Amino acid sequence: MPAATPDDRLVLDAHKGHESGTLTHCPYCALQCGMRLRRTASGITVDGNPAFPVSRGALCVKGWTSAATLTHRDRLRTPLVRDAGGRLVPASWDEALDRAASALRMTRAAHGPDAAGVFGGGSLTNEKAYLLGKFARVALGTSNIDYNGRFCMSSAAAASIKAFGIDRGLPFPLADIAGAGAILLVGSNIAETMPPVMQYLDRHRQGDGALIVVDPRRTPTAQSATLHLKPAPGSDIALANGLLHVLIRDNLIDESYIRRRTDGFHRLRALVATYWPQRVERITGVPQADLERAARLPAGAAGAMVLTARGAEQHARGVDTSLAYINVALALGQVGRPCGGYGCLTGQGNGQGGREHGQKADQLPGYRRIDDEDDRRHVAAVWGVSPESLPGRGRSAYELLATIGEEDGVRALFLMGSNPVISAPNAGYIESRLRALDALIVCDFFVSETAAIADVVLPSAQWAEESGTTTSVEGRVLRRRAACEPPAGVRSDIDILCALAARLGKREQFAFRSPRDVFDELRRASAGGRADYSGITYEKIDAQQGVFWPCVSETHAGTPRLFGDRFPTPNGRARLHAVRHGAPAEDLDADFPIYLTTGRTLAHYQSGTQTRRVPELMNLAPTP
Ligand SMILES: Nc1nc2c(c(=O)[nH]1)N[C@H]1C(S)=C(S)[C@@H](COP(=O)(O)OP(=O)(O)OC[C@H]3O[C@@H](n4cnc5c(=O)[nH]c(N)nc54)[C@H](O)[C@@H]3O)O[C@H]1N2
Ligand SMILES: Nc1nc2c(c(=O)[nH]1)N[C@H]1C(S)=C(S)[C@@H](COP(=O)(O)OP(=O)(O)OC[C@H]3O[C@@H](n4cnc5c(=O)[nH]c(N)nc54)[C@H](O)[C@@H]3O)O[C@H]1N2
Ligand code: SF4
Ligand SMILES: [Mo]
Repeated sequence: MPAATPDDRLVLDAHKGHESGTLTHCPYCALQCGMRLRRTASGITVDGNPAFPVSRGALCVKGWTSAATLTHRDRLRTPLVRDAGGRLVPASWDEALDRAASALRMTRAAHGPDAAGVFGGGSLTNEKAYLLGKFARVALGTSNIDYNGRFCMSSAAAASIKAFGIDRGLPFPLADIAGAGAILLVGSNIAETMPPVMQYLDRHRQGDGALIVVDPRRTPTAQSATLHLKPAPGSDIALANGLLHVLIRDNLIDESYIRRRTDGFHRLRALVATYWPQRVERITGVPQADLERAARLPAGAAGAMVLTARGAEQHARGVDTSLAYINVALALGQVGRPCGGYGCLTGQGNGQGGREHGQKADQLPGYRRIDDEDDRRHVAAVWGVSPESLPGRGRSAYELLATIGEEDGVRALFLMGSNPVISAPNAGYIESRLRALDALIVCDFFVSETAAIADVVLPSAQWAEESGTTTSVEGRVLRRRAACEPPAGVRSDIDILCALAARLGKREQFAFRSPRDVFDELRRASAGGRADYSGITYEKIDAQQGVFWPCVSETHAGTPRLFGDRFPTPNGRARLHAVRHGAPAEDLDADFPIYLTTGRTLAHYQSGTQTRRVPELMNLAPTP
């Protein structure tokens, strides 16, 4: 299959020759900054794309230097298989694919379909994430597929579904930030994790907007804030409940909105009555006067926004923490208003789309549920299989990996787009589980720490070498376009999945000629689901600079803002949740005397497989 067809390239100013280039998006984070790639004698050059309305030409240092990974000398250019002596050695594609397919087939024959597992990631395009889910259910028949987003923003996704009935990280366009009167930014260091967003925060401040940052560390983001609250790590629930206590006490909530649009306020009010400021100060360390000031800033504002990121979400009680902040946005009457509301700042390049189209253990494409009869029927019909043949719900990421080697655990794992030897919680233990597999098959561009312990490594094409779609932090579906061919010996992930499925006897269900073919099937599979992509076409994405889902027909423009007049819950109302503060799951003791918290560095991305190979980035930050 060719990695890119001519219509996947958008050539600008063709008559000027030197001006021509390919418009695409960054390989790294969920901001998906717009880029223009040009081929030169020395390789690909990267420019920001000023016409892309979100990043408006800006890129961070990772984006500027991203082309370095394409031609890097460590780049895998041939499959590798483990030989009898235990070494990874080069192999032909046929040999490597045969090895992978036979390992998966033998595991299934000996131990049942659930013994073959699949692990994906939020960096995969929608097309790949969708196909990976179909591969698990149709080619392998396993219930055990999950992905690295569980280690990322999953708790906020679960909280959004509980409160609003749907999970789209930002239910409004990012540009709303500039128009908000006040922003409560919780556990996010956006100045380093999505630097081009700072232009919106700068405009917000120029318009007299107030920025309240909640972070135990004095980060560059916190330094730019109107008010910085520094709670002890893990004390956010008490802080959010304390804010709500002051809002209610001082009559700063929107009672009419609460009555018309929410359920659960009475229980919540009774609970937060016990979070008086002195008590909150004792738990969080945030001075009472700061808490009261923080409550007054959004209360006076026309639009008030509450945004959370990993500092709030990555806790044993991350769902409750997200719910506590959602309560604040709802009580202020802001959810569904322009320039206000609640949002979760998703992290990975396709962290949003990657959680919608079936690479989760409990999910089918379009954010459908695998345990819902109607959902199963719909997707089975699109796939041309019987609903009964679809497996049920499998194990979620950590459980899937941690039970490897147990009686009913996974014994052969196919992994695409993650590096869990570095990034999984309890990583040392997870590495020992991966080593206990009968077979580990990894698709990557480089020999990541996880690929290094695999039995078969398949070299994949990179972002600039293939086309497809991603769904950004704001729920906007975008196109990645190929600017060059992959190196000889490298194949696209879609090609790899189709070749393996054919070897597993499912050639017919995996007869895709291009990413566009896959996307068209994804559209049909998602039609009528929560994340409905049925009306999104590649042409519409080009014409509109992206399309916000849901987009339910070809004549529908998409949905930049959700929740305007109702919530997609059974009664149309949002739900408030009374959540209490509790002690951390593991507290300090003599053996573990210090807190370690999350915190990324500007120059590096995730487990570092890509950015730790870029010389400029290594110069900026040589060690973690
Ligand atoms: N440079 C860079 N950018 C990235 C990435 C990268 O690896 N590098 N990865 C992308 C991905 S996948 C993600 S998920 C995002 C993450 O983006 P962010 O969530 O912005 O990044 P983090 O640095 O993980 O965490 C944010 C902040 O949470 C604070 N924090 C720690 N504990 C607590 C707590 O208990 N309460 C509160 N309120 N705050 C706390 C930390 O001090 C830290 O400053 O970044 C994306 N962008
Ligand atoms: N200690 C610690 N652990 C963490 C975090 C933390 O802050 N600290 N953050 C957590 C968070 S928020 C996240 S999102 C996870 C991320 O953790 P990981 O899942 O490990 O994320 P990456 O490092 O991006 O790994 C992706 C791997 O797949 C490869 N890859 C990228 N794109 C593709 C593709 O399109 N196809 C194929 N075949 N391969 C691809 C990359 O080269 C890389 O080796 O880590 C989590 N774990
Ligand atoms: S902010 Fe994110 S999307 Fe933009 S250039 Fe940097 S890594 Fe790429
Ligand atoms: Mo993440």
